[in-house]
Amino acid sequence: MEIDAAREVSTTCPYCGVGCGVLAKVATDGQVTVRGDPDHPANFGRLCSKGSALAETIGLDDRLLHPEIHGRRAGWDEALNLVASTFSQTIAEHGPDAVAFYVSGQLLTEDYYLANKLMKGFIGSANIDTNSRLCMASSVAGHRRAFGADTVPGTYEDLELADLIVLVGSNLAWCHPVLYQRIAAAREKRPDMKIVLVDPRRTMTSDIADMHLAIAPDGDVALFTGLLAHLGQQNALDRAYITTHTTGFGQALFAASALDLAAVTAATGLSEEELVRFYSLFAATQKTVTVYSQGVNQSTSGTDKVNAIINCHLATGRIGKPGTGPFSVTGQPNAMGGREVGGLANMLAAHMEIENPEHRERVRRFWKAPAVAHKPGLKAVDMFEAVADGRIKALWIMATNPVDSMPDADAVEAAIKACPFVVVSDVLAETDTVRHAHVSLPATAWGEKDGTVTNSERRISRQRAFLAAPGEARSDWRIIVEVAKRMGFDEAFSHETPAEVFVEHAALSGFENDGERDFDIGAYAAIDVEDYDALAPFQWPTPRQSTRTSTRFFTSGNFYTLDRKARFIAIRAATEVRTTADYPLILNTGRIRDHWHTMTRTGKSPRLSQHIAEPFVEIHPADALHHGFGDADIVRISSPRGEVLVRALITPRQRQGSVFAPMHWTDQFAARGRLDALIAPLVDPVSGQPALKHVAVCIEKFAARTFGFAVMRQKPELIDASYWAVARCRGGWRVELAFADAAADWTAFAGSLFDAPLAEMLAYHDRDAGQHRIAAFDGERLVGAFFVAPAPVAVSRSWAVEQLEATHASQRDRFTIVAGRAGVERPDAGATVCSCFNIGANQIVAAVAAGCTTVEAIGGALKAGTNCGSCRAEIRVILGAARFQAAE
Ligand SMILES: Nc1nc2c(c(=O)[nH]1)N[C@H]1C(S)=C(S)[C@@H](COP(=O)(O)OP(=O)(O)OC[C@H]3O[C@@H](n4cnc5c(=O)[nH]c(N)nc54)[C@H](O)[C@@H]3O)O[C@H]1N2
Ligand SMILES: Nc1nc2c(c(=O)[nH]1)N[C@H]1C(S)=C(S)[C@@H](COP(=O)(O)OP(=O)(O)OC[C@H]3O[C@@H](n4cnc5c(=O)[nH]c(N)nc54)[C@H](O)[C@@H]3O)O[C@H]1N2
Ligand code: SF4
Ligand SMILES: [Mo]
Repeated sequence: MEIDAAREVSTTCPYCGVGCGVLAKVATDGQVTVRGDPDHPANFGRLCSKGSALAETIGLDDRLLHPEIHGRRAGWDEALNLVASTFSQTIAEHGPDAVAFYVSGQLLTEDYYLANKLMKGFIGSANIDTNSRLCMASSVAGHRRAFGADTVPGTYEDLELADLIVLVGSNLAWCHPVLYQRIAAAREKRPDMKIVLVDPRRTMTSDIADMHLAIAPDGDVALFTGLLAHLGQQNALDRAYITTHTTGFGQALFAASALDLAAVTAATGLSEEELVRFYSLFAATQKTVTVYSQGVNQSTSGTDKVNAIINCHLATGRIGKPGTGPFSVTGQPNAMGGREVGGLANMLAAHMEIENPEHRERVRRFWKAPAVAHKPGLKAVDMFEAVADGRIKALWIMATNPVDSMPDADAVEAAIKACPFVVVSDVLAETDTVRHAHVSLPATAWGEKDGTVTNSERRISRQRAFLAAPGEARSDWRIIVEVAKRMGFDEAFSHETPAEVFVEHAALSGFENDGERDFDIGAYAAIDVEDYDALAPFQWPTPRQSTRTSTRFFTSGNFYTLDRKARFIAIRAATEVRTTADYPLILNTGRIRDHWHTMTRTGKSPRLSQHIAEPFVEIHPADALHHGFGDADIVRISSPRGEVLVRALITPRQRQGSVFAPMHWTDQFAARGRLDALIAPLVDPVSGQPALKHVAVCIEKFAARTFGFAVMRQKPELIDASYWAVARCRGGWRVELAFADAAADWTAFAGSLFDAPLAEMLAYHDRDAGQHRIAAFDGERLVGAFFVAPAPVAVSRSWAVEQLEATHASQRDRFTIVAGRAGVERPDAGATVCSCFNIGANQIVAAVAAGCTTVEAIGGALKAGTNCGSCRAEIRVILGAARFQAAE
């Protein structure tokens, strides 16, 4: 395809914290195409499956396009006046702590800066917290304990320079795919590079690992304190570094020595042999990077896990040097930007501290603020508790979906429903949160908004608009400015462009800084609109008169503590048993490759919705047997808080005693898939981050008497089934169903699903066998097809989906849809592996059987894995399984 470079806009991907550069183009017919930006230093042209499918997510069909008050359309003025007056009145009557903002790492820095400024400087409360509390809070707290500031020391290049990469609680292959690809490419060049994965599950990331440590849930503190003790015993320490640049080593080593190897074995579930192999490798490899993510952060011991890891790096001096360092990778596109502006309830702005009177005074002077909040505000879990018990009376939620993503989600939903005044700024008209808003404000989405984001390696990049704002949608920063003005803060919120906001943020970072604070982008404090528009990606720190060339921190110590030394933290491993006789399994939760959070964007893409089209739970075969169900059964997972219905996926990749389910399904996509309804609001005592990966549950088979599968052109409105899950597909929608009852008028049911009263209906019923097939046609086009069976329906999903776009000219053609052998003559492609080219697992297995022995050969034969490359790990697993079978 010819790309008209003149019309390509360079922007950044709105998904993960890798922060890839994207070139987007709108053709004259309005068609949008995207490709990786070859010049962007995060991805050098690569994109993963989600980035590659961005063009499929910009449709306007489910967008919120004008403000609404109590569900009726309203003008902007009316809506903004109502928000401002209700907030002002609530503050006047009940004080500033009676209001709160709950915001998001998916806001741009400019939006985030203003939201924080309004709450902390002008409303005078620190009740602004963010979904980063669920994501990065333990890393922030760990950094601050060890370094005196929330500093990520390293850069992506360190991953390529390392001789050993330890991945802890990170499914990089699916969650940071382009970083994973960079590591895979580096390893291809230097095959001696070693990779260790620490994760209770054998995830796709294990594909690249030389060693997979299937650790017991929350065994990480024991693993890394054990490592520190080992480094001490083996004299594998950097004594000079410890003396010159750190304090507290003695106490940390003493605390670490509380567990001997046998105790570490018990706490981690790993064998002594595995531990010694890992410990020896770590001890022997100077160039080591430890990458960690939610398996570390989302835990009641999250902050201790972070510091246990950092301790090992400090003890060996492996920080601030090329190819070394602890590396917390950020999840959301602007998780790092949110930290820069101080968006967490316990931070101030520009990495200043709310508890520090000097910092507060400095920020007050800079903002010319009446009152800067003088104490930390409520952290997310506490905030929603305060909403529930009436302390918070007005709440503004921006760019996050807490009814699905907060722990104890049913209680959070009840709190939001009971709150006297709820404002939601979102891009969609209907989400599980938006539906409870008194005022919904339409925000511009990716492709329509302008601003900056910061990725995991502190690189600030522009997001640029290439589409006009649809309907009456406005940028989040402008909405905040308009509300602030109406609350009487005109002067401090007089910004006319995002460039003005960015410049103010940059100026604050450099204000009275002198190297005392890590976050300094003072060099950008005086740029103009043209400079901002042309801004190339850059990595902080960039102080005003900077001569520094390294973007790595701590190259020669110089931490942000008072004595400029890093602090070891003395940590004792504690194990907590959460399972009980009634709830004997540990539920671990997380992500899948092709969906993003609550599916508000990836759920729009047919390509991305095909990889995994249903909520599921992964469980070890022995556990499934013990609990009495088989593969593809519908199961009920329950905890004392709630329950969900999902499909069982039985796999030995799962540790016995633990199960895994993805966080993505919501009431918009499934009958009962809101996983966070199961999760108790337990938090880390230091960071306040919820433990989203360690929940005691029980699982039982849901007694489904009938199963169904349907494809249809229109999304069904109401589905009267115990279990259903809808997913977008090419040409329409697909639905998986299960029913508690055996018999019904299936033709009438199909009619209600398709909602096409004038369609021609064809049906096949085998009542004895409980098999029914019903199809509806509008002339030559299939409106919908519905398949019913007493066991999980065996029809080929890809064949059925293809029928939506096929022409069924003759009556005979139309009959094949309901004929007994529908689709059988065509082999089922199997579960989608490559979403770019829609290649299924069975096709890859067939190509392997036909002689393909490498990922490249599969690519040659089927194209699978040759575009974004996100599925190469899965292809490798299929190849590995084939080799294993051949060897048997
Ligand atoms: N495809 C996709 N990519 C995403 C996202 C998405 O929604 N979809 N979201 C983005 C965001 S916001 C984030 S925060 C990141 C998250 O990225 P990751 O943290 O990599 O993803 P998760 O799947 O949440 O969890 C990672 C792993 O932690 C493991 N784990 C669970 N408990 C423990 C434990 O006790 N110890 C250890 N060592 N490991 C454990 C889980 O088995 C899981 O494989 O992904 C980002 N990228
Ligand atoms: N069980 C479990 N729960 C989890 C996690 C887990 O691992 N397990 N992970 C946690 C983590 S790490 C995270 S980051 C959270 C994520 O959880 P959420 O933040 O709730 O997830 P999203 O689905 O990304 O929600 C973003 C919302 O913002 C809207 N939106 C998108 N762009 C814009 C915009 O430009 N402006 C505005 N105003 N709105 C916009 C979208 O339509 C959507 O409603 O989930 C947390 N919850
Ligand atoms: S790795 Fe994928 S999701 Fe993450 S920023 Fe890059 S293209 Fe986007
Ligand atoms: Mo996250």
